[in-house]
Amino acid sequence: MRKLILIGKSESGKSTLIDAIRGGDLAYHKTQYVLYSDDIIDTPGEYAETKTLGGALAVYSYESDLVGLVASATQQRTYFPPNIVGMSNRPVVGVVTKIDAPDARPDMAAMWLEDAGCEKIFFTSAYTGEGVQELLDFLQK
Ligand SMILES: Nc1nc2c(ncn2[C@@H]2O[C@H](COP(=O)(O)OP(=O)(O)OP(=O)(O)O)[C@@H](O)[C@H]2O)c(=O)[nH]1
Ligand SMILES: [Mg+2]
Repeated sequence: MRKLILIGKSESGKSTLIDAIRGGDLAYHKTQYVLYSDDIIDTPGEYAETKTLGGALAVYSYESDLVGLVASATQQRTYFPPNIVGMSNRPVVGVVTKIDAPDARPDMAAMWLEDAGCEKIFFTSAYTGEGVQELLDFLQK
């Protein structure tokens, strides 16, 4: 399995999606530091939101095979600048989360990820499981 790093704002649903990918219970745990493991690297949203911490994400991306930029279908803004994927020397995919939410705008999240430069975008819900297997299959390719 390719090693994935998930990057996105706080509360965008990175850790819950990882729980869903691993097939475990969905439990809320605020990510307080980079959680390094053999399959997926989870990062705190603050690293994507804070200029001085953002460099660490670049360094940890070198430890991964694939970068996942995460935008939830309920968030109000994006922190990903246009064409930011050009900064990465790993392939980058987009992951839209929380597509089950009543006020979800997956189209808006996808537009931000496309603007960031992601060519492939997964639409997921950790709650319903939608899109999770597709992402897992992609990691196992
Ligand atoms: N409706 C809905 N809510 C979700 C989903 N995934 C996560 N959430 C909720 O969103 C909130 C934040 O989820 P986290 O997975 O902790 O978000 P995170 O991106 O890891 O946040 P940080 O650790 O702060 O960077 C929690 O209250 C979750 O229950 C989903 O698929 N659907
Ligand atoms: Mg987290």
